[in-house]
Amino acid sequence: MTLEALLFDVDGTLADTERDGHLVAFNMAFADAGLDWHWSDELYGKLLAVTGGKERILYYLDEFNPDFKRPAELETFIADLHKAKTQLYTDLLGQGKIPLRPGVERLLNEARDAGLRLAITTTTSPANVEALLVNTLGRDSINWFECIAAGDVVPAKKPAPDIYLYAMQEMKLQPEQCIAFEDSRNGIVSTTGAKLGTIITVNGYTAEDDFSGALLVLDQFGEPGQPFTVLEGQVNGTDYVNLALIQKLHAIHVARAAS
Ligand code: XBP
Ligand code: MG
Repeated sequence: MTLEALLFDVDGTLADTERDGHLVAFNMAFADAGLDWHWSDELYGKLLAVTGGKERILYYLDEFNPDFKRPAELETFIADLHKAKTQLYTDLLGQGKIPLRPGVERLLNEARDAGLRLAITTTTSPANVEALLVNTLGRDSINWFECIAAGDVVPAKKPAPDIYLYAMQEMKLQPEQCIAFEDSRNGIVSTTGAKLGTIITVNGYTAEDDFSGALLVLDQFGEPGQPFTVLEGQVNGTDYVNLALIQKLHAIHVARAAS
């Protein structure tokens, strides 16, 4: 099986969107709605246990704000709040405040030059993916991805494997033809459930997560002259993620899958 495609998570993997983007936008939406809720950075770290903004708001109410007097139409209330949050989040991205993580743009370009197929596989809303791509790589970059699998397109969000299964089905790919990129425990549970080989780049919220089953765990993709730190796995002298390294890891995944 040759490597055909790279599948990218967005939040935490392509950019550090959680602390500087999603968290800020959630709190702004709460204030705009006249709610006295405020999610601290520490609380948000706990809320990230649940993926998806709407699901996360419900988890917050269930676990951290049980005394809140819920409106009769709770689902609509949460959907409206989340819609406002998406608008605020895309506005933040429009201000150019959230850059891509080191090595992301270089790796995407290397993959495109080599003719690899690309997909986005994320829990976040499609509007948020578009805003990040447009504001970091330019409008044309949306077309670099053959499939943008995002948000509510599947009913079960990560850690369910569904978003990865959906993207592979759309692209008519088998897991052994792909490598996935993730940053979190929920992400690797999702990719592993879809039988994908996975490269992890951690961030502040996920550095302590359990990444059992990952092909490699790094602090970042790295760049020439800006080496990554290896947290788990073997890189044989390479110090930034390039296609040669991904091909070697892919071969290991195919061998593991066959055994
Ligand atoms: C990302 C998420 C998202 C964002 C919020 O998880 O959990 O829910 O925090 O996005 P992953 P929305 O990186 O594992 O895909 O508010 O648009 O749902
Ligand atoms: Mg993520």
